[in-house]
Amino acid sequence: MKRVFLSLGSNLGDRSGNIQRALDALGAAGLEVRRVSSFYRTEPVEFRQQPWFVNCVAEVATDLLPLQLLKAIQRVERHLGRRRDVNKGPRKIDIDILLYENVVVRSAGLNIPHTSMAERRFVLVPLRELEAGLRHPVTERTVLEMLNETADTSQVIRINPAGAAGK
Ligand code: PH2
Ligand code: MG
Ligand code: MG
Repeated sequence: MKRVFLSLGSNLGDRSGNIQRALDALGAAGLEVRRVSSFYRTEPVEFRQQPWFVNCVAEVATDLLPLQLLKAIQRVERHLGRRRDVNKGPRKIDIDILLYENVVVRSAGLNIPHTSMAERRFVLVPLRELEAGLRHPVTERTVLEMLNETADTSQVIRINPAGAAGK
């Protein structure tokens, strides 16, 4: 089994519920969801004029190859009601592959590691909670180092210390 880290986000409707449903659907699709970070309320980055997100990071185990995994994730996004929407704009659910073992994929349709993970506190803060010492396979920086060095100053606020889904 390969170890994979996914970023999940939602900023439309029942944001925490959408993320929980996505985690359940990933499990039903045959991925083994091993660990999930706290949920965080996060300030939108890049495309700023949109509602705040709920984000988390999940560690999953799978035998799917990167492109097969991408297809499975896209099926889950569609199943959850994701429509083709504004690039980087509001969405019910967004699931991105951050890391897949130490594999590097650079292609038009898929980039692993995720190309902007080091510039996103909404990714790095939940990832630090799961594995602060994890290294980026290209830059070889740890999650903690990326977080300390990122220029991103957007707010990331933990919702659910006890695992209770907040809204
Ligand atoms: N996703 C984006 C763009 N901006 N901002 C936050 N806080 N959380 C996200 O998940 C997010 C974003 C594009 O996918
Ligand atoms: Mg995304
Ligand atoms: Mg995406």
